[in-house]
Amino acid sequence: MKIYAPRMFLRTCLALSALILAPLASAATKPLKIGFAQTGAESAWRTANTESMKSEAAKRGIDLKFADGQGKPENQIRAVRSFVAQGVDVIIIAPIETTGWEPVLREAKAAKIPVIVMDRSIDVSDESLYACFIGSDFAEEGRMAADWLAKHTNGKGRILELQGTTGSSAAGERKRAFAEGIAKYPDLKVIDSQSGNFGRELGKQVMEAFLKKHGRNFDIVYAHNDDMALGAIQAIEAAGLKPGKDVMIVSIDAVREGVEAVVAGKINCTVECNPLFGPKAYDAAAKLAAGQPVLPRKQFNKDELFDATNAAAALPIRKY
Ligand code: GYE
Repeated sequence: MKIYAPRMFLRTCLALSALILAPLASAATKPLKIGFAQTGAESAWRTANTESMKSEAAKRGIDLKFADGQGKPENQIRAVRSFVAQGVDVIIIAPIETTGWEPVLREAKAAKIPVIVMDRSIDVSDESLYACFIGSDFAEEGRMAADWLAKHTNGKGRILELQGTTGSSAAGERKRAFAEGIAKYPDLKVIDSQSGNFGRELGKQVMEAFLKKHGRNFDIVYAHNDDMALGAIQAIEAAGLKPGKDVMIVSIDAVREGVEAVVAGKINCTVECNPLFGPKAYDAAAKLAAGQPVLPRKQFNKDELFDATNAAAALPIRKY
C-alpha cells in the first residue's frame, strides 16, 4: 500500500495536468483567423505583396479573410467592419489613404481586436487605435531618389513627376522627401507633377499629356513607382524619344520588370521597396493574438537602390 501511494499520486497529478493543459493546447493549435484589407491590385508591387500574404498564410495554416479594396477607401472601411463582425483574431490593413480610419478602428478596439497597419501609414489622433506598423520608409525612398539624381545630373534638370495615389502616405512622403532632397540644387526643379494613381496605363496617359504640354522641354521623369515609369516609357518611345538616354528616368519599387528596365538602360535608377511582408506581418499577428506587444511598435524595411552599376547582378536573385 505504502509503495503504491506515490504512484497513485503521480497518476492523479498527470491526469489533472492533462485536464488543465488540454484546452490550452487546443487553443494554441486553433488556426489564427486574420482579416486582411488590401488596397487593390494597382501595381506589380501590390501583386507581389498579395502573393506574399496569401502564400505565407497558407504555409502557417492561417485562416485568412482577404478583402480587395479595389482602390476605394470606402471598400476597405467596409471590409474592416465586416472583420470585426466576424470576430477575427487580428486585423491587418494596407491603407489606401491616410485619413478616415478613426471610427472603424474604434470599433475594432471596442471589440478587442488588435490591428496591424502594414505597408502605408495612417493619420490618427489616438495612436492606441492600432497595435503596430510594419512598412517601408517612403521618405527615405524619396530622399534616395533625389540624392541619386543630384549626383548623376550635377544638380541640373527639369523634372516631370508622376505621383502615386493621392492621399496615400506612399505618394505623399515620396513627393515631400524628394522635393526636400532636391531643394539644395536650384537648377534641379520639378516643373510639373500629376497623379498616375500608381498604375501603368494611367502613368502612360499622364506622360502623353506631359509630352503634349511640355514638348521636349524637360529632362527627367521621377515616377513614384515602376509601373508608372514603365507606362511613361511607352509614351516616351511613342514620341520618338529614347527613355534612359534622351530622358532620364528614376522610379521606386524595384519590382522585377523595373530592374529589367534598368538592365535594358530604359530606367536609370529604381529605389527598392520590399513588398514581401507575409512572414513579418504574421509573426506580429501571432504575438498580438497571444496578448504580447510587438516591439518596436513601428518597424521599417531597409531598402536598396538599383542602377546600371548593380542591376544586372541583382536580377537573378530578385524575389519579386
Ligand atoms: O510603391 C506601389 C503600390 O504602398 C509601397 O503601392 C506601396 C506602393 C507601391 O501600388 O507600387
